[in-house]
This record gives sequence, C-alpha cells and structure tokens, in this order.
Amino acid sequence: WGGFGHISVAYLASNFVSPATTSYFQALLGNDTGDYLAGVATWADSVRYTKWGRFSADFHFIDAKDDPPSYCGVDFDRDCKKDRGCVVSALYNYTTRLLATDNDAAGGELPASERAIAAKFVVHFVGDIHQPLHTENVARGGNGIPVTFGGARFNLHHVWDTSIVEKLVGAAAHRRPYEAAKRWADELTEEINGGKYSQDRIDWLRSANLSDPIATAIEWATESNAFVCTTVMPNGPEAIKGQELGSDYYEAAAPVVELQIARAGYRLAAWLDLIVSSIN
Ligand code: DCM
Ligand code: DCM
Ligand code: DCM
Ligand code: ZN
Ligand code: ZN
Repeated sequence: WGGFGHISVAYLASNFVSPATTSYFQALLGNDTGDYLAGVATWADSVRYTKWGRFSADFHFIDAKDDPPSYCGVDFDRDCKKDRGCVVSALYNYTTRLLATDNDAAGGELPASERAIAAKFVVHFVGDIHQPLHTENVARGGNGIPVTFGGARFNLHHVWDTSIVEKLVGAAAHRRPYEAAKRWADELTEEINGGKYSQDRIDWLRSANLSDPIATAIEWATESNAFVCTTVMPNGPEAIKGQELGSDYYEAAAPVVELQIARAGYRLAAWLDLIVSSIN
C-alpha cells in the first residue's frame, strides 16, 4: 500500500488493541498519543532504499509463482526467496524479535531499540501482505504493467497501492493523510463492530496463531493472492496491459481494497494483542 493505506491500517489497529497492548507499544515506541502506530506505519518504506535498510527491500512482498487468472496460490518454499526473504519470513522474524524480552523462555533478550524496529516492521508488513499485488510474481507485482486510471498513466501496482484508495476516500487522502486515514479507520471500525463486516470478523482471526507465524502469514497471503485471479487481473496480465481501468474495474476493486484494509487493521490488532499477552 501507499502511505495512506498503511496509516489507515495502523489507526484501525489502534482502535481494536487492548489497553495493555496500547501501553506496551506506546512505551516501546516512545509515543503516548493515539498516533503511536500510525506514526510509524510508513517507516519501513522510508528505509528500504537507504544503505542501512537495503536488506529489508524484499520484505514487503512475496512473489507467488502463480498463473492468473487460471491458477492462484502461495507456497512458502516455492515463493519466499531463500537468500533475501519475503514478507512472510519477515513477519516471522520481526514477530520473534518482538517476543525476545527478558520473559522469553528461549532467552536472548533484545534491546528495546531493536524491538522498536521490529514493531515498526510488523505494523507495516501486516498491511502489505493484504495488498493482493504484494503476493504476486507477474511483472514484479504488476509494477511492469502500464495502465491508465481516470485517463492518467500509472502502473497496475500503483493503482492498487494508492489510486483506488484515493478515489474511494477522496482528495483528503492526499491532502491531509493522517486526518483522513483516522476518519476512514473510524468508519471501518463501525463496520467491523456492528456493520457489514461484523459477521466475518471472527473468521478473520481464525488463522492467527502466534506459535506458527509462517503458517499464519501464508494464510493471509493466500487469501490476498486469490484476489489477483478474481479481481486484479480477471482475464490475465495481457488483457489488462495498456488498458483504461474504467468504472466497472473500479466498482469491483474498491470493495476488495476496503475489505483488505479492514482485515489488515483488525488482524494487526489481534497479532499485537497476542504478542503482548505472551510477553506479560
Ligand atoms: N540483516 C537482516 N536480515 C537479513 C540480512 C541482513 O536483518 N536478511 C541485517 C543484519 C546486519 C545488516 O542487516 O546487521 C547488514 O547486513 P549485511 O551483513 O548483509 O551487510
Ligand atoms: N536485523 C533483523 N533481523 C535479524 C537481525 C538483524 O531485522 N535477524 C535488523 C535489525 C537491526 C539491524 O538488522 O536493527 C542491524 O542488526 P545488527 O545490529 O545485528 O547488525
Ligand atoms: N513490489 C512488489 N513485488 C515485487 C517488487 C516490488 O510488491 N516483486 C512492491 C514494493 C513497492 C512497489 O512494488 O510497494 C514498488 O517497488 P519498487 O520500488 O521496488 O519497484
Ligand atoms: Zn506496493
Ligand atoms: Zn511496503
């Protein structure tokens, strides 16, 4: 996702975490305001092109060797780069590092500065794994597929990271991202609590298992990747190349974007709660 998507996921998660989780991460991140998660949500994107952060560049996605639209699916051994990692191995690594406190039975306490870095990566990567094109190998997650959207030229990846969300939320997403993201997150919170997502929210957490972060993340990635076959490129990559993504495309895509942001925020909250329960 672009910055707006990540900030929205973080605000949504802050609406659902327990009070103990709020206190824990406010202390770890040194921010006792309501923005403690939103304020770090885009940090991982800001370091990936720096010398320090280069090792993390491939942690934002997993390149599923699928064949949309006829076959979608994610396989850890097949798709996660052995030498460089992927979003699934990164979620495992940084979850494990967050758990490395003085109460950790496995020993090996990490300094708070390292656990703060791990927290920032987890907040970001739970968001990215829910972006369907972050679970797709074709054309580097759609970055190599030129399209137009509202008459302007983009690549398909950018449309799914940013353009669809900005159209859904309106110009404020661009002008005042933090305010607009908070407002959108509050709306999605109501949909999860008592609206259109209230029946599904229990199912959303079924796969969350802190004792197997790889399996958890693969389930999230597989569900996300399925939208590549149904919605992102329903007639395959060649059919979409150079095309205008018109209102029919948008009407199908926008509900998927909203659903995936909602799931990401709700699941991030649950994941952080599991981590804090396990530490305390
Ligand atoms: N690093 C990491 N995860 C990786 C590769 C590297 O966390 N998969 C970290 C460990 C090092 C730093 O990046 O402190 C620089 O790595 P390198 O030793 O490859 O220069
Ligand atoms: N790092 C990581 N995963 C590891 C080891 C290190 O992400 N398993 C990252 C976080 C650290 C950075 O690399 O801040 C530098 O690590 P080191 O101090 O071990 O070189
Ligand atoms: N990306 C992806 N899958 C890839 C390569 C990149 O999902 N195989 C994502 C990461 C960024 C965006 O695409 O969100 C642009 O990446 P880059 O700047 O590396 O081209
Ligand atoms: Zn992206
Ligand atoms: Zn990212």
